[in-house]
Amino acid sequence: MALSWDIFCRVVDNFGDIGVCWRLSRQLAAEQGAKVRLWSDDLSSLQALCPQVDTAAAVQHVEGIEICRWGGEFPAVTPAQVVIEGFGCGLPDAYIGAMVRRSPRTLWITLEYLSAEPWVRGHHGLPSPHPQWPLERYFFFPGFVAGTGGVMREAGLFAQRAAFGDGDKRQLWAELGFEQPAAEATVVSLFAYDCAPVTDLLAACEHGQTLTVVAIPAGRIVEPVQAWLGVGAAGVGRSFRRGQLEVRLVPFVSQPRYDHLLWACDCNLVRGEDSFVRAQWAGKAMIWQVYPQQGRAHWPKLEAFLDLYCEGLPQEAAAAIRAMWRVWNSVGEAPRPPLAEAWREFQAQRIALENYAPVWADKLAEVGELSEMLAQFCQDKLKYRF
Ligand code: TRH
Repeated sequence: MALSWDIFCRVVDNFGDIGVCWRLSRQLAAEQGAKVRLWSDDLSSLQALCPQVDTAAAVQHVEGIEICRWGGEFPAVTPAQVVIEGFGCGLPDAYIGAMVRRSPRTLWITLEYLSAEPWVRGHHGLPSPHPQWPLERYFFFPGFVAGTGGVMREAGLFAQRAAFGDGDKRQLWAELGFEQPAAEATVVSLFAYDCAPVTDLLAACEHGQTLTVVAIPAGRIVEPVQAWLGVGAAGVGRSFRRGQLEVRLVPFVSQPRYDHLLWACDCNLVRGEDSFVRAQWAGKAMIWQVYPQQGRAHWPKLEAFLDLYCEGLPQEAAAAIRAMWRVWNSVGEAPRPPLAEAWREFQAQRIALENYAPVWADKLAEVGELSEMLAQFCQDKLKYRF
């Protein structure tokens, strides 16, 4: 039985919260036959991921999803059968009141952040009784291993990835404003927080043995890159050559198009949560920048994922990926190996890393798909209420 869902999302910063909630909305609607209403407090961020979104509309329908602006006085609505509270964003008091009055009562799911840390499995699916109201509430933890909620993957994604050929790549690059890179170039996409040692990486590429094309989507890191290149406020569509480096300033594209960019590259530098998962599905070499948190709380998250990921890698490739990811995330006390050295070692292991990436993607797919497991979880909890 298809369920009705309300998904609440507050944008703290960046695109991850809305990126995950929008993808989840699309997945539930498209693949679980669900009736989805997405409440977002930042339609501009959503529009960046989905250009059809009208930032001025209080209510609109896109891809079969009802998108409602969340802000100001909350309207009187009948709650859905399931409510997703994205990343502890809280729910409006008026909505909670309506949930309590609803019969049967709405099931409340707290969707948590993705982490590879071992404790996640023990917490996934646990009840989290509301201290004040008689509402059933559960934690739902995405994850990389059996016993967690998995990650999202569209049906047919691997087939689409496999069918993405040379013509598609050419079309993508043309749409981004560029020629397709030469076959011998190493093509890299670079999506990172501005605390990453981006210009060190560019300098390493500049002095590399072969040509590296680095595509940088519009965002905060573009400014320091422009300063490093000494090109003022050069905009999207421009490219710059320095030694063996070619920088391409590409537009920020829709979520599905971003997948294509990842598929068109040899190595993807990604960050946060959703782009990190998409890079895994892309089946290419990748470098992850974990979302930086106070007190270095993000370091264990990086190490936990590396432990899982490196299990299936030959020793030398595992050492190279660990070193590169740690340098990229400034993990460990100084002095660290210089980035150029870590990048060189990482490049030397490219074949092993490229061979392993699709193996990992297949293994991850076996864990199960998040929206499907979430829908099943909720069906089970609601079974005896009708
Ligand atoms: O934007 P992020 O840094 O989001 C982060 C993380 O989710 C983090 O865990 C959270 O605490 C913080 O936000 C608040 O990175 P993330 O998760 O990769 O989200 C980026 C989204 O943007 C993702 O859905 C992919 C999408 N994207 C595009 O659609 N087009 C693009 O061109 C690019 C570069 C990204």
